Amino acid sequence: MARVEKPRKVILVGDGAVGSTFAFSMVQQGIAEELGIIDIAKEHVQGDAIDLADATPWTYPKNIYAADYPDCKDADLIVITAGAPQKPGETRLDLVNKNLKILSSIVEPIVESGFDGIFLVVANPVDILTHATWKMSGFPKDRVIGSGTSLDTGRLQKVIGKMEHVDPRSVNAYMLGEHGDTEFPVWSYNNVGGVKVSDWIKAHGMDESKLEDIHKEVADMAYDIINKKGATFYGIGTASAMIAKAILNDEHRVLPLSVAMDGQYGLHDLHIGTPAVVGRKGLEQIIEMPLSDDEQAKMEASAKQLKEVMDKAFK
Ligand code: 6V0
Repeated sequence: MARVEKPRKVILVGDGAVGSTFAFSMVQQGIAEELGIIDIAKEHVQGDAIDLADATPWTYPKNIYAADYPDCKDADLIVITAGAPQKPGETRLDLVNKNLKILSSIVEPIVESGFDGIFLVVANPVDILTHATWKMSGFPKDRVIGSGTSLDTGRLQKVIGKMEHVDPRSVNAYMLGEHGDTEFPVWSYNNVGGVKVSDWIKAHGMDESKLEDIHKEVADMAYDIINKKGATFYGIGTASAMIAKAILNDEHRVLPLSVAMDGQYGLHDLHIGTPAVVGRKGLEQIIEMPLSDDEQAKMEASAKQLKEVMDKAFK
C-alpha cells in the first residue's frame, strides 16, 4: 500500500501585508499542504483564504482556511507576522512595547492548544520578539527561530550582484547582528566566486568608502521603501516562505536567522542574526562566523543595543 505522508501544516498568525505575501508565496511555491490563517480581522482572513485558494488551480493544491488557536495543536510550523509595522520615521525597536503586547496574546493560546512544532517569528523587532516567544512559550531553543537578517542579507546580495553584474544567488554575503539599525555586513568574508568584494572594489578603481555606501544603502532600504509606499512586504514575504520551506522540507540549509546565543561571539541571553542550519527539527546548528576585530565589535554593539531595549521592555 502506498505510504500516505502527514500533510505539512502551517499556521500563519497575522494576515496583513507581510503575512498575506508570505501566504501567497507559500501557494506559489507549493510549500506545505495545509495553511490555516489567524488574525483579529476575522472576516478579512475568511476572504483572504478564499482568494488565496483561487490561485491554487494554477499553482499547487492546498487546504487554505481561516483558522483559530485550537487548530495550532497539530501544526508543524507557526509563523508570526502579527504586529504593528514601522511608520515613516519609526525604527524597528520603537515597535517593541506594542508588539510584545500583541505577541503575548498570541503565544499563550498557541501553547494552550498543545502545539508542539516550531515557531518562526517575523514581526518586529524580530530579534526581541523571537527571544520573547522563546521565554513565553517555554519551548526549547531549537524550536523558536526568527527571520533575523534574512531580508537584509538578500538586499546585500542584490546590491553586490548589481554592482558586479552577477546573479544575487551567486553572491556569498551576510548581514549579521540585529535586524535593524546596528546590523553590519561581514566584509572580511563577503565574496563572489571567492573574490572578496573589498578586493573587487579596489580592482575596479573604487576606494573603501564604497563598502560603507553599500552598507548604508542596505540598512536604509526599508526606510526608503516605507517612505515611498508605506510598508515592505514582497522581500520578507518571500524570504520567510523560503525559511518555512527549509524547515518543512528538512533542507539542513544555512540561513542568516535570529537564534539564541549560547556563548557564540561571546554573547548570551539574547537572539540575534547569525548563520544557522535549519531543518525539520528546527535549529540544528549555530554557525559562529569568524569575524574581524572590527566586525566582532559591531556584533557586540548590536547585541548591547538589543539588550538595552530588552531590559527596559521586559521590566
Ligand atoms: P500589517 O499590514 O499592519 O499587518 C499586521 C496584521 O497583524 C494585521 O492584519 C492585524 O490585524 C494583525 N494583528 C494585530 N494584532 C493581532 C493579534 N493580537 N492577533 C492576531 N493578529 C493581529 O503589518 P505588516 O504585515 O506590514 O507587518 C507585520 C510585522 O512584520 C511588523 O511588525 C513589521 O515591522 C514586520 N516586518 C518584519 C520584517 C522582517 O524582516 N522580519 C520585514 C518587514 C516587516
